Amino acid sequence: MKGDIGVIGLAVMGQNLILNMNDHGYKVVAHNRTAEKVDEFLQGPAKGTNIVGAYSLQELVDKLESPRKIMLMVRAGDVVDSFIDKLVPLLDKGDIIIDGGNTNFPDTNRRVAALKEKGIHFIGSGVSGGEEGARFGPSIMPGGSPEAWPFVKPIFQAISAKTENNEPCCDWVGNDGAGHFVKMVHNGIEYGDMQLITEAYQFMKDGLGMTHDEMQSVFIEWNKTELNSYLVEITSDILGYKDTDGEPLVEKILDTAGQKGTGKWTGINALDMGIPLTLITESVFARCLSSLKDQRVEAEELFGKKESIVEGDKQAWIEALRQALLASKIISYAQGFMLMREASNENGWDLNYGNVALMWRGGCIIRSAFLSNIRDAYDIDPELSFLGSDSYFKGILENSMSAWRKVAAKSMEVGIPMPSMTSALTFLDGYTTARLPANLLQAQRDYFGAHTYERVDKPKGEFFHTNWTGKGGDVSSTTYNS
Ligand code: NBP
Repeated sequence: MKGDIGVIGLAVMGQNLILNMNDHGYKVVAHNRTAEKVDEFLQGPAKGTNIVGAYSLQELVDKLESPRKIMLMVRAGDVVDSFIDKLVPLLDKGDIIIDGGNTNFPDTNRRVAALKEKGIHFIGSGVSGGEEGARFGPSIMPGGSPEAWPFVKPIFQAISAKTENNEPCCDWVGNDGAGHFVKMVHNGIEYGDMQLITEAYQFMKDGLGMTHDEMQSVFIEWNKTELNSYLVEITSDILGYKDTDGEPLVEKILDTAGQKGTGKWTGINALDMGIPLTLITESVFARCLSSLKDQRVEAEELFGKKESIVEGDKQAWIEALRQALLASKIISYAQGFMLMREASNENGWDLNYGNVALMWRGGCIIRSAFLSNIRDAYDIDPELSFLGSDSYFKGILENSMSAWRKVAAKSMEVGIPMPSMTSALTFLDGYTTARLPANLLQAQRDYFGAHTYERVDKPKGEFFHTNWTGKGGDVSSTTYNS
């Protein structure tokens, strides 16, 4: 009997996905560049299963049922191109290559188009959930050649996480790089969620002087509220974790954050598309700032930074912080969905935002109860342009406003950096302001560069230039927006 699917790449993700597929009754053929890893896998975790090995790409191809489905779980970038180049001459028309790595979506756009010319279908799929997700149910976000989806769908939906209603956290996202785009935004939102939690932690630790056990209890309680999520849950575990000397391990970890690029790509795409994705972008910059450790140590001394003590009723501050965190999180998701909407319009992907929320409901790092409410919001209005306008989320934003402002103002007053919570509030203040000071900005642009402006008392699209000093000419610059 031939294999149902081949997987190339036997690192943590590949091995666990293969074991997951095997659990669901699929016969998987496993291949890896370094052949010893195939043997190690077959004699180790795959021992006693139906998984078979392939020591060359030709052997892999020969062992698969037609149309062949071959999934790459290798390092993103050139490695994927190199495997595609080697596989194509061995495949038949109608065969399917799937890239399950963290690929930047323009690469997927390119690969879908190039392989289409050769009659090979290509799926670029985000896979989230890390090692445990891959093994027991990840969130899977596939996009690319729609013709390939019916062949891959049963396998992917079988191995994916399921919601409490047993719906698979995996569905077709859209053409071209839509799946990898949605995975990229997922990772950007993950950056935002993590940063928001760290800001709450610093406020509690430095501002309120709380112990780690106290903070752990707070996160345990928060996990019983609308903030219920995987990241809040693991934060409570981390805060309670003691090193061998009995002290909290988290305080022994160097405060410089790593990043592998997906948050940065999300920010870059937001800038390219003109979407004010402020919270996620601040989260990326917060990681950049954290990496300037030596400079920060020097600057703290240079500026004689004082302790940032927050006075007042501790319980009231904790509740205010919870509300600020929840409201900020709504803004982060609202901005992320704005970005997906713009990308969907620009690329003709016709994204289903309710389905996206459903795919993130289980298995992935940002899984949370909150995503069910997002799905409901898009079920009510699939064209919702701002998540915060949905009645459920609008109610939370309005109820949290006073607490959110108190926390933001206090953080500024005492010097606790909270870039994501404060930028979220500033975004909402801007978004809910019908007249912003951009009129003055337009006047400045026209003053120094004759960039022209529109008038509130004339139809939109009519442009004016003023000779502000009486010395300039009447020639205006070409009017366009980049
Ligand atoms: P890695 O990203 O560490 O990649 C390891 C695999 O890539 C191995 O099979 C390795 O083969 C192969 N590889 C490399 Br590295 N360089 C190669 C080359 N020049 N030629 C051929 N093969 C090469 O594995 P991973 O952490 O399992 O992740 C796989 C993909 O899934 C990545 O795109 C990752 O971003 C994504 N992802 C990871 C996670 C996670 O939690 N780790 C979560 C979600 C998505 P070798 O054994 O011969 O060196």
